[in-house]
Amino acid sequence: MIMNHKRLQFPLIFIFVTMLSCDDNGSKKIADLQKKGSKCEKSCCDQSRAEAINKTLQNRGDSIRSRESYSIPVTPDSSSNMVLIPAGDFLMGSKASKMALAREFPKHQVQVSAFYMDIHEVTNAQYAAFIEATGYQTMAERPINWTVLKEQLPEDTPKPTSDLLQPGSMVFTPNKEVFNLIDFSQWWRWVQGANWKHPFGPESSIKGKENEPVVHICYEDAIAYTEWCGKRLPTEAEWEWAARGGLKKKTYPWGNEPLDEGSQKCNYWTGLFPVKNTAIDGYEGLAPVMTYKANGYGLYDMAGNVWEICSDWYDENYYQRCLDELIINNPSGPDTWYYPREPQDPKRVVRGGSFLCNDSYCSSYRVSARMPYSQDTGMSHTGFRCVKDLEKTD
Ligand SMILES: [Ca+2]
Ligand SMILES: [Ca+2]
Repeated sequence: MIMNHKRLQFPLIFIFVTMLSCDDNGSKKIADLQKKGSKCEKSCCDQSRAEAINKTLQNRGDSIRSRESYSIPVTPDSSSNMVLIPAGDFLMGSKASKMALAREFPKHQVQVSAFYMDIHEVTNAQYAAFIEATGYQTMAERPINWTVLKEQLPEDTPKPTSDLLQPGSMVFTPNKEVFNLIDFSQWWRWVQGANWKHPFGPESSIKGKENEPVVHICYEDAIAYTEWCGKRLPTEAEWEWAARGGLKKKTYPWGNEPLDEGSQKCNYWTGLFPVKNTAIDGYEGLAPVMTYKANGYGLYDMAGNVWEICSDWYDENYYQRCLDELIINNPSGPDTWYYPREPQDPKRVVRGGSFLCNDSYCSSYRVSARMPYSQDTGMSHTGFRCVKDLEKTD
């Protein structure tokens, strides 16, 4: 539930600009767009803080400090929560299909060495243990560094007033007044005071949500956690290989059965995105980890619940390079990011989709789905899990 927090509203010019940013017909009604299967490469799920702040320079926002004092019970991280993912080779990516996006092409051969992987997304309780042990402060809890932010904004953007540079994060906000599936500011809002411990804003808390995945985590926050517990983030190739769970040429971690057939398979958006959520999978928002059946490797929530940050930079053309240059053995991504839509905003890869994904939009719970993610932006549907190398023996 959205608590009593202050929101920064997006001006009309932002709606205008974003409507022009994709080829979809923004004037169609949501249901028509769902039938058509909207395929905007700039998906519903990637909304950088730089973009949000840039579009709210004309608005005023008060400095908000967290007032919630709830202290979460801590659960030390344990490698017993990991499983061995065997070495192997597979065809990474997707061929052209109804759901696949161009960034998943072309399929290319990949070999992956064996590694250990967390069986579930990192939880609030696990992240709390890290915070308690280290005193680490996440990106969403720090004032925004203007020197960094201005590099991500159009040249000559004036420095915002200090109230706009207060700590915050991107919060998914259900909205029944949605005019198209292109303007994501209709359901994403920059909320001051939102962070991992206050996921909807300063008045909200994670009390009773200890087993839900931690969110509002940016790349740097995830790296800090992995270094603390002696693990690392998975590469995109490792993540996809693990998500496939030993199956070959399948669409989902469980095979090819559609989500709306058989038993509930994962936490996704059931209903009409983003205006009606039927929650027939049991959850309108986040689900506790391990709620649904594991895949063949014993991994939970490789589809849905929260997007999972990978270590790779995002480059739309990387798969083609892998194919052309025979980059096969444990590919770890390009040297830097490449994303023409927001060239100045560093992007990492995220995988697996979230509780917001729906077949009508990005269908990102498919094992080959991938998305660019602004590496310094926290969001209410993005978390991570860790991997660990096997100990080397002489
Ligand atoms: Ca759901
Ligand atoms: Ca997930």
